[in-house]
Parts: sequence; structure tokens; C-alpha cells
Amino acid sequence: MKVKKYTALNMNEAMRQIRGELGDDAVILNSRQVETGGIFGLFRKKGVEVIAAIDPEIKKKPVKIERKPVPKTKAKPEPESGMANELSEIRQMVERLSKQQQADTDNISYPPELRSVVKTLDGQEVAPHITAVIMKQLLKKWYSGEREELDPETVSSWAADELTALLEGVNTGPFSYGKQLLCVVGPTGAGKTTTLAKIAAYTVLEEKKKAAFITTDTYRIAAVEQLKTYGDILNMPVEVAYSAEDFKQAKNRLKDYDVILVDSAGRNFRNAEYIEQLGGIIDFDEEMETHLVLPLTAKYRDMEKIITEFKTINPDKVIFTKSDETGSLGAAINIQYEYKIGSSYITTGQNVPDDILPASGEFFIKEILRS
Ligand SMILES: Nc1nc2c(ncn2[C@@H]2O[C@H](COP(=O)(O)OP(=O)(O)O)[C@@H](O)[C@H]2O)c(=O)[nH]1
Ligand SMILES: [Mg+2]
Repeated sequence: MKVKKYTALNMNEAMRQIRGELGDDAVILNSRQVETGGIFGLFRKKGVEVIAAIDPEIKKKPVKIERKPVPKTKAKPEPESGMANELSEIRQMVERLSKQQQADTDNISYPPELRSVVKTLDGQEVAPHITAVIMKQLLKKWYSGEREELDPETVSSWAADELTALLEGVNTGPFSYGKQLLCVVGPTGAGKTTTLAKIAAYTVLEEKKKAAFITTDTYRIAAVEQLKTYGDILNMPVEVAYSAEDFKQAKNRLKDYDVILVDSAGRNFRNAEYIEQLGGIIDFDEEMETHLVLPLTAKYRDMEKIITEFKTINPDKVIFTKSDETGSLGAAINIQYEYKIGSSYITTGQNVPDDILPASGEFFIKEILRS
């Protein structure tokens, strides 16, 4: 890790110096206002002091959501004697049989007409206890209904009704422009900036609104550039906020805009201190909606951790990204049901502005039951 201190008249100048010397992957460790130059206290100018660093390793690492390798189960020591060998085989056979039996009893307890629903929900990774809630209702209908006429379409429509009931009261739907500011938060690489650019394009081109960006992602220099590129294409101003004061001033300068789209840095979502710092720059109690970006490619347990970490800033909705990279949407149902948080968008690829869909309960339900 190479660390260096830079002094310049303003942040832009400092960034130019840092980019020139350390490149786009440099990270900002600290920045503060200082007074520079002058003789005996006269002619002193205000400036900034920035400490930047570059990790030579960082270039080699692709920006990806961290996925832990699945821990391998320890290989059992080979049995020594023929007797032990036989015992081990029997044990394995019993294990296999009891697993099979469990799976069979799970499904056999349902009438054959309903079993396809369990299979579909399992395949989409809907949590087993949620599947159980749905199946309980389907069984009730089955017992009280005309069973002979039960075709797969009817069963599917029952399942759709139950999933709809499950998500009732969860406020799902895209940003309504009810507030001036929309802020995206979430882990690094989740798709915050790309998604914000897609929303920006829709806002400017379809909704014909006057929109601007503020980015607080000043951690990586390339991040500001990424947003500025979208700003240039869409003819939207981009303000960079390094502190709460900057953020307030930027917001003030943009007060005549219909919509201000706020980008933030991801860093490590496990770092509670970072989330606190983010709170120090952005006032989350503002006239602002906050949407938490969750990649559907992450493990469900990791999604839960992200939600817990970001709980302090109280996100209004979730944006599910990278649906194109996974075959299962069950996590979206699980999250919305468990945390009673609605979703606003689903992103379906890397292309800006096309690969985004407004979220709706019907969308998830249709996609899940279609599989
Ligand atoms: N496959 C796929 N990739 C996406 C999607 N959204 C974003 N990405 C990619 O994910 C990477 C990180 O995106 P970025 O917006 O920079 O993430 P940020 O760090 O959260 O701002 C980029 O390579 C994006 O092109 C999506 O819906 N599908
Ligand atoms: Mg970003």
C-alpha cells in the first residue's frame, strides 16, 4: 500500500494530482481544509489536504460481490477393516434413505395436484417456512373445493393469490417522484451507480424531468468519473460532496431541480463505521427516499446481513439487481415478506438505460410461478 499526502487549492485540483500520480484506483483515506502558503500569516490561502493511497493488489481484483467458498465437509478417515467398511456403508445408506424419506414426506403430505407448487417454490429458493404458509392455504382450498376439476392453471392461480396475500401491505413500486431526492445505498459492486444511471435516463428522457446527480462516492476516483460520464450523456450536472456541508451546499445549488439522484460509496457493508460515516455526509431524515441495492446473486444470508447493517439509515425500499445472473427470484419474496420492505426496481443486465424494470408484486409472482 502506497500512501501519500497532497495539498492543493481545491478538491478537484487534488484529485487531478492524485489521478496523475496514483491512477484511477487510488482511494481517498482522508481529506481536510487547510491554509496554505503565506508569509508571517499574510496572504494565506484556503486549500485542502488529501491523503490518498494505492494498493498495487487492487488492480488484480475484479469488482465483485464477495462470495465465500462453500466449506468442504471434512473427508471421513477411511475405515481400516472390512467390518468398519461395511458399517460405514450401512451408515451412509441409512443417511441417504432418511434424507429421501424426509423429502418424500415433505411432499407426499400434499395431494398430487399441489405438489408442483412446492417443487416450483423450492426451485426458486423461496424459504421453506414461507412455502409452508402458502401450502397450508392451498390445502384448505383443496379440502373445501371441487377437487376433480383441479387443473394446473387453477393451482397456479391459487398459488399466485396466496403469494399476493403474503406480500400485502408491502409497499412495492418504482420511485414516485414524491420527494426531490432519491439516494441509493448498498455494498460495493451491487450496481448502485449503474442503476442510478438507468433511473436517471428514465427520469430525463421519459418523465422529462429536470434532474441532477450528487455523488458522495469519493472513495475511488474512478467512481466520480463513472457518474460524470452518465451526467455528460444525459446533460445532467454532477455535484461531488465530500462532507455533510458539501452535501447541503450542493443540494442548495440544485434546489430548482425536480429530482436529485444521490450516489454513495459501497465499501465494505460489514463495516458499521462506514455506515455511520455515510450518515455523517448524507442526512437520511431529509426530504429523500433511500433505496438499498441488493444483488440477487448474493447468498440469502449475506442479503440479510446487508439489511441489518443498513438498518440504521432506514431504507424505504430495496432495488434487486443482477436478476439476469441468477435463475431464482425467491430471495426477493423472502426479503420483502420477512422485512416488510417493498422493492422499487429489478435490474436485468449491464446495459444502461435498458436493463431495468419497475418492481411489482405481480412481476415477482409471475416470474416465480412461470419457472
Ligand atoms: N449482470 C448484471 N450486471 C450488473 C447489473 N447492474 C450492474 N451490473 C454490473 O455490476 C458492476 C458494478 O456496478 P456498479 O454500478 O459500478 O456498482 P456500485 O459499486 O454499487 O456502484 C458493473 O460491472 C455493472 O455493469 C445487472 O443488472 N446485471
Ligand atoms: Mg458506484
